[in-house]
Amino acid sequence: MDIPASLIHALQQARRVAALTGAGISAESGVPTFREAQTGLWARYDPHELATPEAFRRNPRLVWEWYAWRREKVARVEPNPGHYALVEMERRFPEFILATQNVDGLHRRAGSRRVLELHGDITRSKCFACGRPAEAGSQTEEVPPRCPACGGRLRPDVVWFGETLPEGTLAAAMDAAARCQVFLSIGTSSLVYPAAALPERALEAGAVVVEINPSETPLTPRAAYSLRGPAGVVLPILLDRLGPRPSDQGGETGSG
Ligand code: BJW
Ligand code: ZN
Repeated sequence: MDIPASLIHALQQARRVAALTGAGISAESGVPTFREAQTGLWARYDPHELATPEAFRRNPRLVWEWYAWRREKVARVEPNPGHYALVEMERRFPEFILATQNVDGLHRRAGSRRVLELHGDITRSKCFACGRPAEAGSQTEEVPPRCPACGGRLRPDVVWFGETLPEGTLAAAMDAAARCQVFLSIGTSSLVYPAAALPERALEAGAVVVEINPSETPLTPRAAYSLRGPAGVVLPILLDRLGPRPSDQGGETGSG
């Protein structure tokens, strides 16, 4: 894979790097994406029937069971080299923030520590009525189970269409986008807002925006670099081309 020397140089000089990931980074782990024509979830299931508060009100059991099925799938897969390359980037760059639209928890399972989960976490549940997080073991037999505090129905702790993103999490991601020198947009169709506004914010602030995706997206014409390929292949190559971490060369006294 051909990676421009100017991009390698920009990354070698960078202290503040931000990354945004989408479903594409988990595709190589076996988690389906959403919008791909043949294999995406929305090719087989209607998002309006499954990923909105209205859908849950209409048919809570259907929505709960669909998420239970996806939760089981996610529990059986493992992080891939793309996830691990981002763990290494967190160690390498003094300020590295990873914002993800994914709800599969694979970044945390790979070992990334500073992860902003913009769309929630499919393994957690919360009450549809009062919003309290559901504690493990507190669930009733009913489907969906009931909230022990108020009797409302439990729902997956993810962000559906028309719902707001966790406020502090989105603000932290916007802040990182505005401050970074290099912004990596990885495996996302760049269609869903406000997440898709993050690279736009980075562009306004003058960052070098890099897209890593086998296909074009609305971001492509504005990205300084488009690396066409699967994240699990491209990210490890990119990392390799950067060479050893500055602190591994003995030139700096890294404080951990
Ligand atoms: C690979 C690869 C490999 C394949 N390597 N790459 C402004 C303009 C227009 C609309 C709006 C707007 N602002 C808000 C909206 C409405 C809406 C929205 O954006 N709609 C658009 C779709 C038109 N946004 C919202 O509703 C958001 N809320 C909001 O704005 O609240 C404010 C508000 C509230 C109330 C009133 C008014 C305002 C919430 C959005 C929540 C999205 N939720 C979902 C479901 C989460 C739970 C679940 O998992 O079920 O999040 S939808 C789904 O899309 C999921 C994803 O996180 C999200 C993004 O998808 P992603 O990750 O990009 O996946 P794909 O499949 O689209 O793309 C995969 C990519 O990977 C492709 O490009 C492939 O090529 C690539 N790829 N293999 C690298 N190996
Ligand atoms: Zn409740």
